[in-house]
Formats: sequence, C-alpha cells, structure tokens
Amino acid sequence: MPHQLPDLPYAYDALEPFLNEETMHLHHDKHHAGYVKGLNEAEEKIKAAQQSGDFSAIRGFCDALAFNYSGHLLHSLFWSNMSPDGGGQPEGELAMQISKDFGSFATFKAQFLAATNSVQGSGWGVLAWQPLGSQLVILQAEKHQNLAQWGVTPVLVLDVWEHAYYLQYQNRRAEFIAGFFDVINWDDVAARLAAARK
Ligand code: MN3
Repeated sequence: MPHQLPDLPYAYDALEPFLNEETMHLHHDKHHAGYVKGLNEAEEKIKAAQQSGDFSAIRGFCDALAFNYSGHLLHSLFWSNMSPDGGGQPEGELAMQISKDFGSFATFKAQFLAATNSVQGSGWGVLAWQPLGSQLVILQAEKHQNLAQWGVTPVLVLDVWEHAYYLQYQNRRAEFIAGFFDVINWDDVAARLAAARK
C-alpha cells in the first residue's frame, strides 16, 4: 500500500488570517503531495533493486527515503498541530511537563521561537518527547531530516521553509512564527505526548 496524502483536518481557509487559502493549497496540494510521491518512488526503486540485486544507486535511495519520509511525517503532524480553535496555553500533563523541562511556559515559548527562527535555510522547529531523558526537548531540523535525534517522537512542529510563509509574510519569518501560537492545537499536542510516553 503506497503512502497517501492525508486530507487537511479543516478547510483550506480555516486558519486565516494566520495562513491564507492560497498558501494552504500550495503547501498541502503541491509540496506535501510531492514528498508523498517522492517517498513512494524511493520505495519502488528500492524494491526494484532488491529484485535485480543491483544496489549501485542505494546511496541516493537512502537520501530520498530520509528526505521524503521525514517531509511526509512532519507535514502530516503540522496540519494536525493547528486548529481554527487553537491558541492559548496547554493544560494538564502537557503543561506540567513543559514547566518541568523548561521552567515555565514563557521560557518554553521563548526557546521555541528562538530555535525555530534561527533554523539555517529550510527546516523546522520541533518539540519532541525524548524517551531516554524522559523529557521534552526543542530541536531544529534542517531540510526535513538533518539534526534529528534517534528515537524521539515529535509532538509539535513548525515548518519554516519559505514555501510555508513567503506569500504572506515575505522575509518576516519571526512574525509568522509568533502567529503560529494563535493556532496551536494543544489538545493534539497533549494527545501525542501521552501516546509517546506509553
Ligand atoms: Mn512545507
């Protein structure tokens, strides 16, 4: 069964004014769809290599798998991390874990903003559950896969590729990142953290 592009969990204009309909169409229908296509193609090429026994191009297949799989996963997570009813602050277990690992919600937010804003080139800001430390950590991802840590589970991600914001915000990445906090679906983040801890 090839990988499939998931539908957005809301209408294309549901996150306006933070993200307009045109940006969402391009981002979901073209960019995310492209990663799903690239992932399926990479898997087909690997299957063909397994059948022929010719692994001379395996390095490129591994690169395509890491890039496209990570792109597919992060975008799927990104859509569900946002909601037209989002914003505010987390509650319950998630709020307690954030306080434990960052000192306060304000410090978490400041670190997430700073880390995400300073991603070099195209990439992501990522809040992830790190099982070895039993803690939440803030990571950067360059492209979709570089600077990741093995075994962590991302629970909140923010795309800062230019395709995510340039139509509306041009070079004002910091303004885009700050606006993200008005649409974060904290219930989704909390559910992902609970699942990751199990
Ligand atoms: Mn993107």
